[in-house]
Amino acid sequence: MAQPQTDAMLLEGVRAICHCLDRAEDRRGYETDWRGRRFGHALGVALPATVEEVSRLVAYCAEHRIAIVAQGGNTGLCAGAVPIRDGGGRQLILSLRRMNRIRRIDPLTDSLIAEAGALLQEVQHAADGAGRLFPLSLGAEGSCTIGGNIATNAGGNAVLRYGNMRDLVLGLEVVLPSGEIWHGLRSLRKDNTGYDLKQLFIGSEGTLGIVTAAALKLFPPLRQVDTALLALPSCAAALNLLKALQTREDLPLTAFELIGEQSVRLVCEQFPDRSFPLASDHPAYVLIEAGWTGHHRSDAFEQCLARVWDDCGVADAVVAKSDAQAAALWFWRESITEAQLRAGPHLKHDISLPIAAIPEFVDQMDAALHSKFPGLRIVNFGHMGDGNLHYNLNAAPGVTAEKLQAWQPEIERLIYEEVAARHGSFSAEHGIGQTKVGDLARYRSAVELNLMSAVKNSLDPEGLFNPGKVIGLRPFDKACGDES
Ligand code: FAD
Ligand code: 2HG
Ligand code: ZN
Repeated sequence: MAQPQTDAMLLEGVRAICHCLDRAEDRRGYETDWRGRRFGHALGVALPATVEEVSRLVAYCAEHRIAIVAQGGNTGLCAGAVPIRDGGGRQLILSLRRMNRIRRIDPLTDSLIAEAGALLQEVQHAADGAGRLFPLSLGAEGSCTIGGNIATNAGGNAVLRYGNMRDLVLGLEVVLPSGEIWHGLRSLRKDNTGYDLKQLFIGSEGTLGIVTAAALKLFPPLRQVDTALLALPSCAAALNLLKALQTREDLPLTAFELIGEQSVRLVCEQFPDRSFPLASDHPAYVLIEAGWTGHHRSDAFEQCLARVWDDCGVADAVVAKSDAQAAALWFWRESITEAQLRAGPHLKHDISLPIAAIPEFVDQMDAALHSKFPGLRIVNFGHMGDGNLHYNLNAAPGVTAEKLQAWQPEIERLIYEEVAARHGSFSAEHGIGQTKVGDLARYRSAVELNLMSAVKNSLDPEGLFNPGKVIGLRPFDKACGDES
């Protein structure tokens, strides 16, 4: 009979394949999620440097029934990249951070091949250096990885023009739960040879395969980017403005980001050395960006804004005159997540709705929450151009973390039921991870859940890839509980 293996013996085997961290102090950062709310013990942190090492590691773990938790930059907001605390058995974190090469840039086919551990920002710079654009853009771009962006189908600030990560991937290299390598790094624009397998892995959050490299789409560079922050009387006015701008053929809109009044106030409080460029008591603000690839009149952006100004009830605006001024305007949008973290107890709701339903949803939900839960701050912001709101909440002074936690199930139910009634989604761009497993089971149909379970069971019958994430420990049980 085979002797049971101790952790130390198993780690020896891992070390024979690749570099591995196993001291508690080295593991801790990898074991704790970005929001500091979930911690799960890992056997170690394996850091393979090649796809062959990943393949050998996966085969070794399959043989010894060690679960694998893929991790990129660990910036995910649903705790998908850290081990689960209970029920996951032995879990090894597989960090892709050493696999960070740009393998090839091909401006002629407008494509680039990057390894999964390359930072998003490194890929953006590599494309820029070749005179092209890689358009995915999000607040965590200096620390999230291409593999993580693919595994979560990341969205971000330029989806309006370029789509989600799913739209930016041409091919993938993936290590399957069997240890086999799928060499799917094709850069073709047309390829109808059977099922589009890459799409199966995009957004699968490490539960179906380990992405080790990707062929990505590049775009013409932007000759000029114009940025403005506008103050508006309401969310409905923001919707009118979006529609007015989108019907103008002379305005190549790349971003349309909503910033609610309380979001601005929170950033003002948490970053007191920064001064907001407009009066901070308008009900809504939008940050607009237009990117020009060709020639255009230098005043085209301001002309466009002037034409829609009165009809849309714009109250005030500031237009950036330099890259530094544009970055200063983006600060007010990109610092909200950090401000929420600094301010203390908070809840996140990464929802999407049909765009036309947003103003009514916001008015109705604001009123319902204020009347039922006095002391909540509604920190609403997000990618309004895509119908994606981060309808987040912070506890006002006097509302303890315990109180917010006690309120949480009812708050969540209120918001998600209303979102469902309006045919929206409770997870627009951050995924499911371990915090939204129960929500997936509640809000997706039996047909959808069965299909997802069938895919999972056929690719990973032993359930060793990222246990407890997306579909739970046993498909769609609710053992992990929910948490926003
Ligand atoms: P991780 O957090 O390491 O992993 C995320 C998930 O992917 C986990 O389930 C993990 O197991 C899996 N995974 C990671 N790498 C691989 C791989 N190579 N193969 C298989 N599975 C893998 N998200 C948005 O969509 N839009 C935003 O605008 C946005 N803004 C953000 C702003 C801030 C300040 C922060 C902190 C986060 C933001 N996010 C946003 C969330 C996060 O940055 C994205 O989800 C990002 O794509 C995660 O990348 P990562 O490398 O950090 O992945
Ligand atoms: C963003 O758009 C991110 O800034 C983070 O998706 C959202 O903090 C959040 O909830
Ligand atoms: Zn977002």
